[in-house]
Amino acid sequence: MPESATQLVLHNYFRSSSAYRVRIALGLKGLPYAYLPVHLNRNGGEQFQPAFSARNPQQLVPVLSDGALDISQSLAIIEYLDEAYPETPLLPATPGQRARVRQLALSMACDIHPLNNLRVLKYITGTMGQDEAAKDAWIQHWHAVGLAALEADLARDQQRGRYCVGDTPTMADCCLVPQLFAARRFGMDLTPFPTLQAIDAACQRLPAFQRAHPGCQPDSE
Ligand SMILES: N[C@@H](CCC(=O)N[C@@H](CS)C(=O)NCC(=O)O)C(=O)O
Repeated sequence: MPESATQLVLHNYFRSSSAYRVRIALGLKGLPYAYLPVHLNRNGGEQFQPAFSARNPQQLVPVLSDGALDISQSLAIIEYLDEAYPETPLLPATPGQRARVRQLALSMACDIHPLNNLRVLKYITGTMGQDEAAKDAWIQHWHAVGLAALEADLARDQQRGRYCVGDTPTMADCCLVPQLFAARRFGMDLTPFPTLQAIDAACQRLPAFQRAHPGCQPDSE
């Protein structure tokens, strides 16, 4: 275990998909960390409080603090962890496989998750005056589009193994499991995505994924 690992602090919300990705990565790498809850709804949203905004002007979790360093953006955090704490790599060795892992991770982190983020949903029902049914239709639509593409991509992929890329969990799996957790929470039927479900089930057998689950976090409700 690297000595400096004791300084790691994760500013975190139990249900946040992005924070869930980082918790999985920390668990896979066996890095201990302090868990600092940032409640996204309570107190008007603790992400908007000055102390947190100073760490991340985007006012989004997660933020990982490593000593004096504050890093936001879950994929940047995971890549940082992989470079700073190289034991148990979460990106494969070859450039082609690394690109593949990033491609899959980004397809979720850029093209599915942001459309269903809390502030986007609040804007739809608040500023745009849409009702809950319209919001739910939006969520279902963008999940269906994103997950169908991911299913088609992974189903035909020769590099796929037990996990998204090969038989070792990578940053892509750190994204897939939280994305499917969110999809289930939003009431999606996952039957059309058997490949995604099989990878998810393989991941769920690993303690790092089990310990990172939103239901196991100290601020879980
Ligand atoms: N691209 C960012 C997304 C971060 C993000 O959207 N975090 C959400 C929780 S999953 C959040 O803090 N939302 C607060 C809000 O919408 O006000 C990442 O990967 O870290």
